[in-house]
Amino acid sequence: MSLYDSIPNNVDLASDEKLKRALERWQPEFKKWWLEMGPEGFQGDDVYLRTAISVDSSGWAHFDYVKMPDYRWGIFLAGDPEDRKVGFGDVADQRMFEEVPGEFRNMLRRLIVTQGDTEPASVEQQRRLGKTAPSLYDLRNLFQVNVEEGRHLWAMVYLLHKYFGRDGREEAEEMLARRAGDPDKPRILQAFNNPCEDWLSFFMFTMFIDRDGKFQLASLAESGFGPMRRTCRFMLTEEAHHLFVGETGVGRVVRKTAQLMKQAPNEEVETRGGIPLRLINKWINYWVTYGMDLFGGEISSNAADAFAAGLKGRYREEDKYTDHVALGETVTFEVFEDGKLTSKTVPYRNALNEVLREEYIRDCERAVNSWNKILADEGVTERLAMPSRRFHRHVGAYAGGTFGVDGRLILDAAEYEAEKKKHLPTPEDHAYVQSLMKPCVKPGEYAGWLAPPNKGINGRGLDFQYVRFAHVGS
Ligand code: BYC
Repeated sequence: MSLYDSIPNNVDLASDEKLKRALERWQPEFKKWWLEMGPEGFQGDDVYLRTAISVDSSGWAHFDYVKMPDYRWGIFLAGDPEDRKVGFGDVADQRMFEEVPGEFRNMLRRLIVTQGDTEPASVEQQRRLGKTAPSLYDLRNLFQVNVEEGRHLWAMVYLLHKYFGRDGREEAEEMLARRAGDPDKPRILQAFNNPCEDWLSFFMFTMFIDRDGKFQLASLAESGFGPMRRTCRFMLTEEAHHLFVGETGVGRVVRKTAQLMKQAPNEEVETRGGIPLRLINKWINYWVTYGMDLFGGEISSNAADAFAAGLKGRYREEDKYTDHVALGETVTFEVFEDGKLTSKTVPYRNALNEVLREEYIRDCERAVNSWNKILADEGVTERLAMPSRRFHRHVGAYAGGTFGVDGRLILDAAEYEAEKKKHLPTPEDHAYVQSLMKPCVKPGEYAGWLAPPNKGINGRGLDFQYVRFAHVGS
């Protein structure tokens, strides 16, 4: 473990002079990008952050005040037994590969680049949220998520630099050149070009978009390419906090709304400065459907090839499945073709994106149920609901279909427009939610549209000074 090197790492960077020099050349570019595209207006402040200092399950995280540009972005890979075998695909039971197999080079690079591109993208999408933070606790969590996404970029850039030579270095440069939402040089996946300009969106993003990260990283953590497997394993430990921020964040908004509904049952929640359940559900519909898109097409030869090559497995491949070859079976599902739904049967491996999306949807449903439990506990009878997987899709078998939130095909154009207006955020909805976004950054204070969390970070209180401002309005 080399914690105090210019690039903290547990990959013995010191013994690979060439790689070290290449990464040291990329490092100032990364810092430049961070200052330009990272959290706007808070780079000089002290933030109570967790920094990865080892990969041991006990005590890998160190908490202290850090100025974000001084955060020690490092390269950490989880450990693995030396004699591991590939766990699935056509290469199942062969020795795990520690170098990139020539025939899979492009496929592997594409997976790493796609994964890596999301990390800086999310930082760019969230860069202005600090200015309207609903509390110091939330502000600190935003920055924690941001610096760790930066570290996840480092994780992928390490793989590119170490295993892909010149084209890997070029891809790493590109990663800092694309920009979320820029029409000329957009980020690769659509959800990472969407604006995320209010805190309800931030909680939805960390709930639903980071959750795609959980399932994708878990599938890549099964990889037969050892370095990929080990780096994703460690990324998942950090990712857990991001998911916590999202799920509890939405839960706190739901709780506050329920309390406002109870206090004045005959009044609209808006008159008391809250976010009505109707709007919360619209935000869920918007973000979770973009999350579903992130799993790719229902029928995908890319997914089949990555599985066959032993590069990307299923969620919890090793402990959940017994047949790791997965040949012979078929899957039947409905697709939208020629203006109608028809049933299609494909080899199981070609349906692996859908298999993973299924896991994701189940996890999202669990979270929605937990928010409904908050409503029940607060004595409110209304409930939140997940949209159909056909609604508002831009990728895959339902893209372009005019499906309602309940999945039925709507053939009348005006009826479809009304359905979207009813179930997705409108400009007026955005304006209302934006009107609530006022900074609330005195220790222990929380904005009026969300409940305080149950507890603070690392045993600190709810009124802890999670961010120390260098000067007012910094
Ligand atoms: N938007 O065969 P198909 C995270 C493209 S999130 C735009 O259907 P495939 C994080 C696809 O690239 C996790 N394009 O799907 C979260 C392909 O294009 P090319 C990110 C899309 O390839 C929050 C074409 O459509 N990690 O970590 O099997 C904060 C046909 O593709 C989209 C990964 O995604 C889309 N939504 O699966 C921070 C893991 N979907 O190549 C971080 C790595 C598909 O023909 N990536 N396309 O030009 C993958 O495993 C796969 O690339 C995908 C797509 C699952 C994304």
